Amino acid sequence: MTTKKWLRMTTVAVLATACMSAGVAAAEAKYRVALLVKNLGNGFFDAAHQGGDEAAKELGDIQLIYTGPTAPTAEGQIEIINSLIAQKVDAIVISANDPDALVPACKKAAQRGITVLSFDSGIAKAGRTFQINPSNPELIGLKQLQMVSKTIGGKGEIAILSATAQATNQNKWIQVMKDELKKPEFAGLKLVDVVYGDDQSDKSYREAVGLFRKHPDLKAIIAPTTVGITAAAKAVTDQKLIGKVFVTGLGLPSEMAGYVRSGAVEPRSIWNPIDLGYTAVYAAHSLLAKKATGKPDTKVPVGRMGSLKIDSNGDAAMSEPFVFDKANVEKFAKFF
Ligand code: RAM
Repeated sequence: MTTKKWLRMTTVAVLATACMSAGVAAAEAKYRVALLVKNLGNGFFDAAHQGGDEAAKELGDIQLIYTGPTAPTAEGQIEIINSLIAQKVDAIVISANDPDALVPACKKAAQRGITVLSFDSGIAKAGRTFQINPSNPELIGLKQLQMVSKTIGGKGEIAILSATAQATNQNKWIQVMKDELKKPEFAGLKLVDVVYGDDQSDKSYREAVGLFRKHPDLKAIIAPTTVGITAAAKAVTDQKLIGKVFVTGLGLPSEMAGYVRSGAVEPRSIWNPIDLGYTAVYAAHSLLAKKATGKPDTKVPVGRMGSLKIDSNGDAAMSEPFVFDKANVEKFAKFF
């Protein structure tokens, strides 16, 4: 998809949700769909929520329940899943804090007739019908390395500041990075540490400062989390390390704009979280309305995003991550 088309679609999304309510009232709703995120108070999931609201409004027969624990833990999500089962919701669309720990609770939900999908951060196959990835995980991992390699001239010490140690999505991307690092193309890069800020700003900030202290020759931090990259950029700025330690990874343009301008964050990329939330909620509706089975090797209609193709593994990927820079950050920062 071209950036222009993508931006146009995003604009539609923002305008549509700014003036309309989220889906229909509980009494009128045919389906109650819960969007269960890793944690509340994360700008990435706020944007996904906005997209979910848009889908609910467009479909007209969904009541969307946006929920998540305050801290990104599997225990917090299990508690919420049990309460959603008791409320007899029709579908749970979840970004998981752990691939395996949530399986029993999600299986229980499925046994009670609840449709379970995972998006963003997946659950192991046994716990969901299928998983929606924002992009191909291999591509996301590789892109992080290509960005960092370009920035530091292909040579030097790098570290990863991730989300939680159990996060399915970040762990997959980190594994891809480790595999790619063995290739001659990245022979000059030395991964000296992987630390976890738990998608909490203060912990991520402390971990970033810890990396500067522990590795005085550190050239770059890759933070494949919107919370981590913002904290690392702040730490680099506060410690007067701009130009010495580069920060790259996955960031929201709205949270990154100032750091892009100051040069604290060099290349950075993301996908459109509004489109991701919209797609996830729309896909759940397609299953509930029997417009799709969700089985491997089939397609699921997802409204303005077209259709999702589920592969033989039960995974469906959306588009390529998009790189933003000084020239376009302000434009995208208006949307998410
Ligand atoms: C954080 C979360 C989310 C991830 C983004 C990039 O907001 O960890 O799961 O997809 O970063």
